[in-house]
Amino acid sequence: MFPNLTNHLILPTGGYVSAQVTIADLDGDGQPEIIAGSDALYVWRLDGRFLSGFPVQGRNFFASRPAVGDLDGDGQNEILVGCDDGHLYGFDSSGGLLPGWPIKTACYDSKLCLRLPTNGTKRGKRHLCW
Ligand SMILES: [Ca+2]
Ligand SMILES: [Ca+2]
Repeated sequence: MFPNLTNHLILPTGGYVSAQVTIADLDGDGQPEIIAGSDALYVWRLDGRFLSGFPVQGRNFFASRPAVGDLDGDGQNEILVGCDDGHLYGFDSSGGLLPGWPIKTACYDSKLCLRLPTNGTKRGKRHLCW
């Protein structure tokens, strides 16, 4: 899975990484990327280069484990990641901020449900709860 890795991996960021990283195929090319929140949201290819469009900035440190999934059903993955500015950010696989994001979350451990945008292609309403 990681042909260029030997016995260790060091990928620099501009600050601390306080949450687990996520490994997922963000751009749909069949190869996983490494996704980490820090002073920015970093996405590396397995060869250590950044995925095009990354890193991206929030208004503070990204402090949660990035979640990856196809939120709007268009076949392309998106990333959701919490930020120390009290917002949940949503990015597309090119590092673009999703329309309507970030969404204010108020505090770290609150029970929260969000109605996700449907882009007009899905039936009904989609919710994200944690
Ligand atoms: Ca990929
Ligand atoms: Ca999508």
